[in-house]
Amino acid sequence: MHNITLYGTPVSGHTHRVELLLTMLGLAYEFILTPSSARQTKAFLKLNPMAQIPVLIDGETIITDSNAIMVYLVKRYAPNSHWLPENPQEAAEVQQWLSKAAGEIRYGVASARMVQQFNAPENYQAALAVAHAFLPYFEQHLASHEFLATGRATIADLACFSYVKGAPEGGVSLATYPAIRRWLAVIEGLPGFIAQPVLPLPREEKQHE
Ligand SMILES: N[C@@H](CCC(=O)N[C@@H](CS)C(=O)NCC(=O)O)C(=O)O
Repeated sequence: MHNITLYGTPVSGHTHRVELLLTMLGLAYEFILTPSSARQTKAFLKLNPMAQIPVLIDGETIITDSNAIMVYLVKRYAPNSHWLPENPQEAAEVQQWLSKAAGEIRYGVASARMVQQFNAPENYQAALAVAHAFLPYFEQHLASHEFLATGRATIADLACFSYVKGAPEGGVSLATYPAIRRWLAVIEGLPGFIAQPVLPLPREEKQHE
């Protein structure tokens, strides 16, 4: 029997990737809504001194960082599954995309969305530059791969999904990236998929291709 609690918000892509894995693994969990005001409380800082969501609690175990949480959930509840292969080369492929989720995706499309939707104090032009350098590479990879790391869905796909899906909400159009849009639809078709709330698009002229 498990007792899983997830701290996050529905609009956070970092939280959404964890929710995707929880629902795809069929794991029940309690969701604690944790807006920015609730992240500076003593109680929350005890869970994550970095004051960031998501945080996952499973019984006595506290895990921070969305990608680390996904590694934990697979190792704990779906070991040796397609979500995180044991094969050294495949595991390295998964890790490569987890790094891109925390790098180019976080500081590209995710940053642009944070600025446009939440007035995050980040540099919008720098975010656009990262996004536009990365998306053609992502498109090229997905033009010849159904999933990012192996022949099946892995946590790499879930880690990259939410902020790439939300790119238009940051003013970054996906219109010229058919392989990316095909891959998004494949992930949306996986059993257990749940969508994030849709945010209003910035004005049309702000959509940068
Ligand atoms: N590397 C972390 C990043 C998490 C993150 O940046 N969370 C955002 C919300 S989406 C947050 O809590 N930001 C508040 C802050 O950084 O102070 C992860 O993957 O979980």
